[in-house]
Amino acid sequence: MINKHSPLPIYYQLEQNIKEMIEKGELKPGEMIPSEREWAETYEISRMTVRQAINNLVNDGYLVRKRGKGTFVATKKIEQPLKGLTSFSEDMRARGMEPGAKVLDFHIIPANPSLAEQLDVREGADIYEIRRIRLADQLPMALETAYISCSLVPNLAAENISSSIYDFIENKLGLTIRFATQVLEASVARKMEAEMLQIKEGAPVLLIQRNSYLDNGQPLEVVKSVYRADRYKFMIEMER
Ligand code: 16G
Repeated sequence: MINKHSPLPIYYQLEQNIKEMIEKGELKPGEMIPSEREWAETYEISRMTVRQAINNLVNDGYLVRKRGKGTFVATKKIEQPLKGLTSFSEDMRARGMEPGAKVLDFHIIPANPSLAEQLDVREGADIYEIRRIRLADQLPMALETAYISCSLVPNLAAENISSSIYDFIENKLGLTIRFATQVLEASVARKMEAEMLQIKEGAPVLLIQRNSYLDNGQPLEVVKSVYRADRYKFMIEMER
């Protein structure tokens, strides 16, 4: 399966082979993979080369290393379609997972020029800053920082944000969330983000900014999220 005369580097070929074994189910989530030595012997390649392939697969979230135990096939990433305008709670429930929110920070700040413009409030107006860790079956998936105008959602209380904010806004306040824009960017976890998400500093993450609007066109929220790239991938359907 490894062609030493190929222009493709050997570590890359091994990486592709292991990925294929995972995709075909020959290696299953939670299963321990063979040791570096075993791969090296099977393919008659150096352990350094094996290590490079495995490191890449760990960084990409296909494998996880458990100290003192070995390297295991990771649980499948969550594939989130970027189609309907859904909340985190709805997304997780749709997959049979229990959504959760751990509130890290919740207070009122004056809107800076950028947030004021995006939320269509005057500069310095009161806005909520809400920082939450989003959990799926108790596991941290994303770190979310939301900005919402206080005049639009007066009296937002801590208990309203420890579960679904969309549920509160739509079912308690009777507002209709209509559309959103979303921007995705690649990045790496900063120290604080890594601690909150239980990943290594420098691990890959996806930055997502959602600006959502009510049916009358009024901006509802600006949300900046950091998603674990080892747990999440996004799917877009396209037509032409
Ligand atoms: C999602 C949204 C976020 C929204 C939240 C509400 C993304 C990138 N972000 O996490 O903008 O505030 O859902 O979720 O999808 P909740 O109703 O469960 O609190």
